Amino acid sequence: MSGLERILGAQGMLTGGAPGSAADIEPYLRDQRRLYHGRALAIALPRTAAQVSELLAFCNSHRIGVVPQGGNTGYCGGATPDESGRQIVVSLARLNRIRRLDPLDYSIVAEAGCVLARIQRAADEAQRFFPLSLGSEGTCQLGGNLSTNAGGVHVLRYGMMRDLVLGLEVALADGRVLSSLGTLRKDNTGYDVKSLFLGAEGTLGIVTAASLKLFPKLQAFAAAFAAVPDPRAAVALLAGLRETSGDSVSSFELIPRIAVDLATRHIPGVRDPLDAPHPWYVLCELTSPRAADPLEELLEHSLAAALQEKLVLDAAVARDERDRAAFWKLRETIPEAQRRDGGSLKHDISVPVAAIPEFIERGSRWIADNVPDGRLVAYGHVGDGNLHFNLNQAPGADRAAFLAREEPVKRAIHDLVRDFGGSFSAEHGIGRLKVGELERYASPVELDLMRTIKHALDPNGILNPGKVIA
Ligand code: FAD
Ligand code: 2HG
Ligand code: ZN
Repeated sequence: MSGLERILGAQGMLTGGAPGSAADIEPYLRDQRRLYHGRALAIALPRTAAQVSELLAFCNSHRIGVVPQGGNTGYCGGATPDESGRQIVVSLARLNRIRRLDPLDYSIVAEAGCVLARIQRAADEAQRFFPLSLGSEGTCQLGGNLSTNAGGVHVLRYGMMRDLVLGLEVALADGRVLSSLGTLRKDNTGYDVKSLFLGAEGTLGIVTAASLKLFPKLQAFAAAFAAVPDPRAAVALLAGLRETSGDSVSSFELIPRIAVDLATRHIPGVRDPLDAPHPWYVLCELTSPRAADPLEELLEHSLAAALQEKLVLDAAVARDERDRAAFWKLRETIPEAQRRDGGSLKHDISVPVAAIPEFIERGSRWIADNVPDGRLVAYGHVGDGNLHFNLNQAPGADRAAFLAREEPVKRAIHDLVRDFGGSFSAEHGIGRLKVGELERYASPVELDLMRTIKHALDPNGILNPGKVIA
């Protein structure tokens, strides 16, 4: 440990050893869903990329496992140490400078520990827009976003985190640094090695900084909370809206009635925007960098036409920023409402967008027939074909008995996903939770390539052991 202290300084690590200090390290030892609770030799809090690189060289030569941690908002336990007490958690929280922002180049270079909302704000202040947006944006960090290849509510228009990256700085297992923070839009010089680290969940290196794409600041917005008869109508509405709006749809989220009930019941200040209940809803938003774009008019016309066609049953269009924020609050607090309601089983799945209705039909039928103590709460980024196909325990059900159904329910849903050519983890990654699922559903060739890459970059297996690939 004295070697670590030499690298990080006495203030640069926590061990929980001093009287009264155990509570300081506790938040680093568990994941936000409370699925795992580990132990650690120490929590390292580096301030510079050089310290991260030295730390890795040290841990590599002493064969000490290292668990990178950002905002610790991940869904799969990837940032939590195991129970051995022999791993070091590396929190990137103090490595949090914005190194450069160039409005002319439409780019920003930021360190891994920058909280996502701060990057969004910095872009906004420079009349630019950084599109990654998630419910956890006030806490999650750039390094975590890169390492999970985060999705969120703007993927439909701007892509996943991977699509927003121009360059990376990464400390490798042996302490060498891949420094590729350029902002080139075109660079076809050999393998795109930086892309290996995107979505690698800390198993191939520790990301210390990234250069990112910016976009023109959005100036016009129109949001609607629209009731639709079923998911088929939602998908048809999206297809039409993309045409009639000149492809200015930037979010399109599907919400079932049960999620509105949960959010209005459990989250103070959340209200149903419509007068009467309906089976399904979409929250859709058009945006444009041109202030004069008549988006509200466009949205109203499109919704009126959709009402005629019975694709829409009723709709509320946001009249001001408060309405818009209220629609988004309803959507973004569904996970928290689910949590407050009781036990839930979560499945972060994707299928082709056009297959969403049939997937929901078949999946709900299976749940109705096989999980009498569960209720389907299927919501999410339908514009990306990504649903949070979650179940909550039914009112009055026994929590433990319901949660004990995890394995068979997961198997049925993930097998169905496979039948649709979909993914069992659309945006939340693998972490520790889904290592077995990856082994089951990835092809032998994919697994072999993943293991080859892991071994080449981390021959001693010190980087986030037990995560992603067994
Ligand atoms: P952490 O949880 O700290 O870490 C995640 C993984 O990345 C771990 O494996 C960790 O070891 C690794 N890691 C972290 N930093 C580094 C680094 N610098 N170098 C290498 N590896 C690193 N996710 C979505 O995709 N879309 C959503 O819409 C979404 N909504 C959410 C809403 C809520 C309310 C919550 C709580 C979570 C949501 N998430 C969502 C999940 C989560 O916020 C994202 O996965 C996010 O990208 C994780 O960032 P983090 O900084 O918290 O990472
Ligand atoms: C969201 O889209 C998040 O709100 C969380 O990805 C989903 O809790 C979940 O299942
Ligand atoms: Zn999501």
